[in-house]
Amino acid sequence: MTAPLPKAELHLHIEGTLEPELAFALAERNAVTLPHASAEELRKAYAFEDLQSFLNLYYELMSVLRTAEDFADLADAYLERAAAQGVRHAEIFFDPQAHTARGVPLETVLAGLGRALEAAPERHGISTRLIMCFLRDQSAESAMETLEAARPWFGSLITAVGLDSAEVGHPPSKFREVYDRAREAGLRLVAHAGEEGPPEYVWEALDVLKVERIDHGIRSLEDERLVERLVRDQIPLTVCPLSNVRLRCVDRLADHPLPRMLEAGLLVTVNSDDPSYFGGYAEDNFQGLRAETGLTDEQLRRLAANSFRASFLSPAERDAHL
Ligand code: ES4
Ligand code: ZN
Repeated sequence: MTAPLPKAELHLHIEGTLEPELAFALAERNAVTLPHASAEELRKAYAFEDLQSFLNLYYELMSVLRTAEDFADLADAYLERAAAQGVRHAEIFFDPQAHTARGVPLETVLAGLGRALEAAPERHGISTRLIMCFLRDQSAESAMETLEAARPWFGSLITAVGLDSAEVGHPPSKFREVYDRAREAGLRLVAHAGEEGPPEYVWEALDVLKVERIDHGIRSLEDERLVERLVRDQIPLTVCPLSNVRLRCVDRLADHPLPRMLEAGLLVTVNSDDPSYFGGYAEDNFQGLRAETGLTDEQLRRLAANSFRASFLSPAERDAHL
C-alpha cells in the first residue's frame, strides 16, 4: 500500500472508536458485565438497520468507560490508529451527557481525554481540538446545563460545540438558545444535519444555529437551493461514507453521493464517524471510495486538502499542512 495521504479528521466520535477488545478489557478492569460472550460475539452485533439501532449498542457499550484512565486509554488507542492512517489533525467529538447520566462526572471525562490529547502531538504527531456534542434527543434544558457545566474548559480544552444522536424529530431549532449562548462564549459551532433528517434541518443548522460546518449533510443534494447556498458560502460538509452504508443511509459505497457533491462544488471532507462500529478508520474510507466509486487520485488529494481547509486550525497551522 502506498503511504496514506496526510489528512485531518473532522467527524469522529471518540466513544465510537471503542473496539470490542478494549471494551472487554475495560469491562474487566471496572468489574462491569457486558451482555455479550466475547469480543467476537460482540462484533457480530454490528449489523445495523438504521441510526437508532446503532445508537442503542453505542450507548450500551459506554458502560465500560468509568475512570479518567479509561477515557485516556480510549483516546490514545484512537490516536495511534489514526496516525497509522495518515491523520495529522483530529477534531474529536465527545458526548458528555452519555457519561454524566451514568454518574461519570464531566471532570473525569475531560481529565482523561485532556491527558491523551495533550500528549498527542509528541506521541502520535497529531494536533487536536475537542468538540462537545449535545444529545439532540434530550432536552434543550439538559444541553444548556451541560454547556454551563463545561464553561471552565472553554477556549482551553473545548473549542466547539456540536449536535448528535437521533436526528429525526429533533430539529436544530430546538437548540437555538444553547447555540446563542455557546456563540457568545466564543465557541466554534457545528451540528449533525441531513444524515437521516431532511434538508430543512440543514437550513435550520445554518440559519438558526449559525453553524460553520455541517456534519454529514448528504441529504442536502435533495434541495437545489440549499446546494447553491452551501457552495456559495463554502460551508464544509463532514461526510462519512462507511457510516452512511452501515446505517443504511446509502445502499452501497458505489452509490455514495460524495462524487456528485464534489462535482457540485461543495466543500466536502471524508471522515470515519464511529470507526470501530462502521468497519474502518480515515484511510479505510478513502480506500473504499477509491475502490468503489470513480474518484480519481486528484479528487482524493482534493478531499485530503479540503480536510485542512475545513478545520479549525489557524491559517498558519493549516498552511503548514498544505
Ligand atoms: C452518531 Cl453516525 C451518528 N449520527 C448521529 N449521532 C451520532 N453519535 C455517534 N454517532
Ligand atoms: Zn457523527
